[in-house]
Amino acid sequence: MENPAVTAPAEGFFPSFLLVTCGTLLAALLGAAHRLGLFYQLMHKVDETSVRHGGENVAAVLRAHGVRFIFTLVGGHISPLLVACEKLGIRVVDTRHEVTAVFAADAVARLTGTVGVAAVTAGPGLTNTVTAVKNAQVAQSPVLLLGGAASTLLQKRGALQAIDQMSLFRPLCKFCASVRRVRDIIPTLRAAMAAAQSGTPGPVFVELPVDVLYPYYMVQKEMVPAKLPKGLMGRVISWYLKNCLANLFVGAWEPQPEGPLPLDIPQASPQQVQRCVEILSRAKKPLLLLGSQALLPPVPADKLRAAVETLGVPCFLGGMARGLLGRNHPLHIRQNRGAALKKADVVLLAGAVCDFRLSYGRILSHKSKIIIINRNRDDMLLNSDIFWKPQEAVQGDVASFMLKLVEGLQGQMWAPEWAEELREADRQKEQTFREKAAMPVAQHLNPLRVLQLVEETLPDNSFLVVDGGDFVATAAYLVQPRGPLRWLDPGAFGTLGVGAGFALGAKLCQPDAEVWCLFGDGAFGYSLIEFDTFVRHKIPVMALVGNDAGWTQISREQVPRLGSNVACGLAYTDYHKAAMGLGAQGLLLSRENEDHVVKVLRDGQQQCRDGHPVVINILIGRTDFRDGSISV
Ligand SMILES: Cc1ncc(C[n+]2csc(CCOP(=O)(O)OP(=O)(O)O)c2C)c(N)n1
Ligand SMILES: [Mg+2]
Repeated sequence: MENPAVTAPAEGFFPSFLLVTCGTLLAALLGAAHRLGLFYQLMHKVDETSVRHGGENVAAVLRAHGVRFIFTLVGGHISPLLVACEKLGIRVVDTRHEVTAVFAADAVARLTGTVGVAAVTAGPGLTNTVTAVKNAQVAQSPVLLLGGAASTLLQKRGALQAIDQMSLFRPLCKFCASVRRVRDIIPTLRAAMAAAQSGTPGPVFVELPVDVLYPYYMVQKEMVPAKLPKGLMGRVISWYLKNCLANLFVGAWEPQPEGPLPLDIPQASPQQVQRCVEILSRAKKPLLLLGSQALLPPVPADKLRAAVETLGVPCFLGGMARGLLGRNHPLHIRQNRGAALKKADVVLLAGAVCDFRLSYGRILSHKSKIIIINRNRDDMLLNSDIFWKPQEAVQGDVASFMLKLVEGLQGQMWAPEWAEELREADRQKEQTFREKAAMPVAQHLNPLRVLQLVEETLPDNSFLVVDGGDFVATAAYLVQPRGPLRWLDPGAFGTLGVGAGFALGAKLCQPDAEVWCLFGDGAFGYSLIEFDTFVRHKIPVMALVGNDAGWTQISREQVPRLGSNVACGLAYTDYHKAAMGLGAQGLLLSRENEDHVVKVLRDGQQQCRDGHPVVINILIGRTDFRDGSISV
């Protein structure tokens, strides 16, 4: 007798097994077809006759985002996009080192409030940018780095200069993408541009393999070899390669929106602003510390400046906020920050971060009420509850918050004695600087005296770029930027070598302004070759090299602590002559022309106005001005 209990499951099992197997197979086939782009190819066209190339799509997006300059060091991988940029009127500026290209893009980003763009070739071209990309990340600068790459099919197959570039840049960039089809260039770049400027700004990386940048007929020649293996295998390979080619180019030239996507910028809530208004309205000795983030768009610098003036709270300016109030503004306190912070009852950290610059928060008094505002939550709370505690921590755009705060305070004023007390301390400190500047030094020129004269000579339309150790740190005390966004330093990464790139970006953005670069002689070594770039591109900037024949900021500590000057010594090299060899103008300042410092500076200015890049080699001696300041 048949046992239904045994036969029934067997009858039901096979059909459902078959169903599941067929379903899985179908799903796998559909998935594979999707991956191979077969469905997309049903609906869209490959234009095999077109001579257009993906570089044109790159350039179109850049132009639609208002990009005016692209910095590069050329390589075959990226030639199409450079040529396309040139055709669309985007100025292509080629430097002598990829790191300079990215530093220049960083400067453009900071000065224009948009994205700075650099393009470099695959492999070593990209690895050469790493320091500048990291610097931009630490400085929260929106830079778009475009990198060439081996063709999509040859990646991981031993192609020239092919490395895993994505893994290299993922930790450095807030957005990384590798474009795999020509039609993806435009949306990927739009997303990258938006990511760079949204939230906490920072660098983004888009990898563009050669086959998405070159025209169809050239890629076809490389991708589908004339001779293929015979037989079934040959036919399969041939079909696969032809399909890859079709998928690369299908829909490539269909019109797509190229312009900017909306940005996502965090804003303080009205309740948070109100709580800060209440804290501040009860303050007797409020103090404002403005950091780089305060200068980010969307609020223009002039509007922020007006808000800070209306607020009427004495303030210290750091990073990109330096110069916000111009020269000698009564609210701008420059010296004795630690002492001022100890006395203040309310401290507003607007874009200032409790990292090493504020002694990790230890510089703040436990008695002060601290309000901190920052776009980035981690930065905002850095070292909090260890060395300091915020009364109010507000995640949002700094300048927008400042505007609302000032509105909420409705013209409240503070007793003038507090600001006057701080100004008096400033005057006393600056008197000691003057005394030190008048002291003789054992040999060459007193750097303080030179920098005082720089301060007196510097024109109102100038931009200052600083790159070096002690010489430029001294300048930070003595030389005042003339307006907002007119002081460019590397930021918290403390990178030597930013000078030429920053100067290049600054002068291109502001061709009518004078760009004065203050260099240590050590730091200048990184930038010297870029005087070739300045000459070729007719970019007249002026370098002032504080030449003390050494890496003094390091040797100043290394010698007394460790008893050796090893690796810290340089020579009084003729940097002015080296620059002349590159086609720039060179001037020398030494004891010989001690009484003519201002005249030499003015000669340099004149030569710049005549269109020449200039290097003034300034031989300087030792002072004790920076004794006690540490560099680790
Ligand atoms: C890329 C890089 N390398 C090394 C350092 C370490 N460092 C900081 S200051 C300094 C000395 C700078 O010498 P120079 O530019 O001549 O300025 P000086 O202190 O002599 O005025 C060095 C080597 C650094 N900050 N960045
Ligand atoms: Mg030096």
